[in-house]
Amino acid sequence: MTKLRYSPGSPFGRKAAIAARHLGLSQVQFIDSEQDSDDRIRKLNPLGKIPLLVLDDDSVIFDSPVILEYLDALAGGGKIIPTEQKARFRALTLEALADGILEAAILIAYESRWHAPEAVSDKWIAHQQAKVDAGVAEIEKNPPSGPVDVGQITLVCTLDFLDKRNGGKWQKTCPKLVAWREQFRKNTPAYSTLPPI
Ligand SMILES: N[C@@H](CCC(=O)N[C@@H](CS)C(=O)NCC(=O)O)C(=O)O
Repeated sequence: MTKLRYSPGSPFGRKAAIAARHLGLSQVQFIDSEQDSDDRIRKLNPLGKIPLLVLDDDSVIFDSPVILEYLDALAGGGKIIPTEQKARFRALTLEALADGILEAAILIAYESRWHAPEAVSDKWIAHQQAKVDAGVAEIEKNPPSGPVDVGQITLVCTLDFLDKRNGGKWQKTCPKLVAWREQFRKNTPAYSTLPPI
């Protein structure tokens, strides 16, 4: 059985979980790897990051964009990664942008988690926050539409993380994205039935 090592509290992990659920891949077993006393994650991925996918032959696939591509192929292809060229690269580029926003927001969160208060760099935080703000502002101009794809799945996980760990101020400046997420929630049971991050 294919195993998804993830954590429900990890935005990147949620990406993979939503994709597997949306694609109806019952052969994917979800394993919460938050508490990993054996440090198996680092043995499976030298970067020590989740999510990762462990295949039947014990080979390992990461990171989340690669996992989503694998899951799409497992489901027959062309399901969450469109085959039509323009739609495909629109979805993949949105995924890259939403991933980038998320990475920046995580760096901000890690800044105070990993540094003593006097070592926290406000300049670094402002640098990363500018990426978050510019990223969501760009997506707000033209929110995604059409069938669920990797870009939309990544975007919803990013917005949820911004609510949880970045003060959620995007909601004040991005009314179209607020409406988009609500619509996505209504239309996507694989997301709406998942526990909140
Ligand atoms: N680019 C990776 C990022 C994964 C990532 O940063 N995962 C976080 C949890 S949300 C993690 O495992 N962090 C542990 C660490 O950085 O040591 C992906 O898309 O999968």
